[in-house]
Amino acid sequence: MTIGGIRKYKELLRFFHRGRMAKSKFEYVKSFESEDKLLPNCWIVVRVDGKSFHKFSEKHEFEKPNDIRALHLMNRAAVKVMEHFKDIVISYGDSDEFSFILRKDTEIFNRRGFKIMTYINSLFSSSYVYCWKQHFDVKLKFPPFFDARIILYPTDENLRDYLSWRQVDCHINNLYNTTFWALVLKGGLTNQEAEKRLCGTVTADKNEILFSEFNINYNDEPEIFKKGTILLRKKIRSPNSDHFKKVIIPLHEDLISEKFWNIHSEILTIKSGQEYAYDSVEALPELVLSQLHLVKKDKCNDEIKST
Ligand SMILES: Nc1nc2c(ncn2[C@@H]2O[C@H](COP(=O)(O)OP(=O)(O)OP(=O)(O)O)[C@@H](O)[C@H]2O)c(=O)[nH]1
Ligand SMILES: [Mg+2]
Repeated sequence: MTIGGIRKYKELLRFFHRGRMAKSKFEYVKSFESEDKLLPNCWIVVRVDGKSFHKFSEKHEFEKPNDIRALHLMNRAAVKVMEHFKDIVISYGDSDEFSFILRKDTEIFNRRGFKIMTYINSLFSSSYVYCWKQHFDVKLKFPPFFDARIILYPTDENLRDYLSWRQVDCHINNLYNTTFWALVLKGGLTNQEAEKRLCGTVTADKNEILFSEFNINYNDEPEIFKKGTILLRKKIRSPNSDHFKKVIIPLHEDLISEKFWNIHSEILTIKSGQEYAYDSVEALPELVLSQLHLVKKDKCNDEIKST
């Protein structure tokens, strides 16, 4: 070896030695990380909720009390999450929140809670922004963001009760908001006056105010407002061929009833999605058409095909 070669060899040794030293000196910090593996055999629920959406909705001129564009955007972002994370068996959302339920036997990311929660929250938030233009003409004025939590339910009954709780919450809030905004926007009351008027009222009182003062039958309000959105995996016969395609279907039904769980028994038994029959392509929601690439100018889908 030449003198130059020896020098280079020594330099290389010093470099590796320094590297090893650095590693051994600092590596201990990794031991501060806590183990976050979730209990086995439990349903995993991840719920995301918009941060300060009272302000976000004002600044982006959401219609009151419900803006269908905003609800469709939430559903679209949730579908993106379900398309990526196949172990999500059902999702439920309303207003600025969405719950994702992963099969109880999932081994995704070795059941590491932080990974599961942060990936879902991150994909939901970025999809909300990514798909904004598809649903709103008004420009996004600042970035929306969402909190997330993770909850484990050991029994099917617990899981059903969790989903029932969220749907009851949707109903209570929607009835209140519908009456509140009718009093303000149609009845000319100030926000404070409307709040005072509704203080201490029960469901029947609000239904009565809506009907007798504003000629609104609450039962006739759109199901998506009253029930929220349930997203389920199903297969449908493709409109262009005889093949079945896997899609995520939005439903706006009562999920508290026994009937729902009987019809969609595959959710709890973790079987693959049953067939979803439809009368005509026109009857399919845009959310489904978009998954079949049948929406023209779909700014939110990578693969764009025309009908
Ligand atoms: N006008 C309108 N507002 C909506 C709509 N959907 C959600 N919001 C607003 O978003 C809020 C969601 O409720 P919360 O999550 O409790 O309130 P938040 O302001 O997001 O507060 P944090 O979640 O605690 O950050 C509602 O109270 C409304 O102000 C909509 O379709 N139309
Ligand atoms: Mg919120």
